[in-house]
Amino acid sequence: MAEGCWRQMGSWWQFLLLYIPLSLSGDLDYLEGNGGWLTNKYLALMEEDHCTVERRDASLTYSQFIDQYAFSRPVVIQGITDNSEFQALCTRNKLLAEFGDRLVCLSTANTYSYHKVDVPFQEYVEHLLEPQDLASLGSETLYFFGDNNFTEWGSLFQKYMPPPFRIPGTSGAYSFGIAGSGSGVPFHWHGPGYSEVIFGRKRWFLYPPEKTPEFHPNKTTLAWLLDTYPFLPPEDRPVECTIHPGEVLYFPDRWWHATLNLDTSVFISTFLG
Ligand SMILES: O=C(O)CCC(=O)C(=O)O
Repeated sequence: MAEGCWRQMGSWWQFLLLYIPLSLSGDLDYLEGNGGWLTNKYLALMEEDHCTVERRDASLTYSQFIDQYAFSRPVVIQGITDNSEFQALCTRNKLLAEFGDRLVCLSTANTYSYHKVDVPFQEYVEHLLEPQDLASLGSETLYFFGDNNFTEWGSLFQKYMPPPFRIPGTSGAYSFGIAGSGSGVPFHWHGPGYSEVIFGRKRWFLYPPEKTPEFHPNKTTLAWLLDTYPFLPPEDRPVECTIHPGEVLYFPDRWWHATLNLDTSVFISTFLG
């Protein structure tokens, strides 16, 4: 069979997987333990078979971080900070009660984000925060991440404990977001930083600076996962890992990366610039 047919069959198979619910017992099953945010509904939103980013625990020292990772490769660090207090403020009910009337800035989820729109946080949570629509392009999908108003949301951010390891000569800037299952940001790169999920799980795909991934800048990460990822030869596979609450992922300078929220996720990045 020609490769094109396999590609088509693959797409259909993946498409079916996407729309098979994980359980037939209704949405309420998905709420428990995720701060009131919906968790994963579809079978295709899975963690990788094997995380290929090194995982280290809180015994990692600053000099090990600098020598082994800061300038060369990503790492997931477990338990380096305790953000349970911040997490308690990020439940759906708490955030709606405290910030429902504040504005959030949504950006299109394509590689070169162009379009931005401000909406009240309550409207975003109640009407726009949905699982990713497979048929939508990234350029048609609105994503809440960054462009935060640090005056209005300052009381929340001051409770966040960022990862303690800094790269000499840089300081940290936060980007906070909340997004539905299946959403994410397609491949792009910039300076180094950390990503942490407060609720939900986020699957990361990374390539070193010298290896430009195969992707379309206006397609969603979900479309890439279904249409491109399964057909990558082993040597072209990304480095990948899914992070959970209590873990932070560090990405070095200029590493390509794309993200996929497996559940509705509350997350924060600390950019080192
Ligand atoms: O958390 C996300 O979904 C996007 C993160 C990202 O792309 C970044 O931190 O640069």
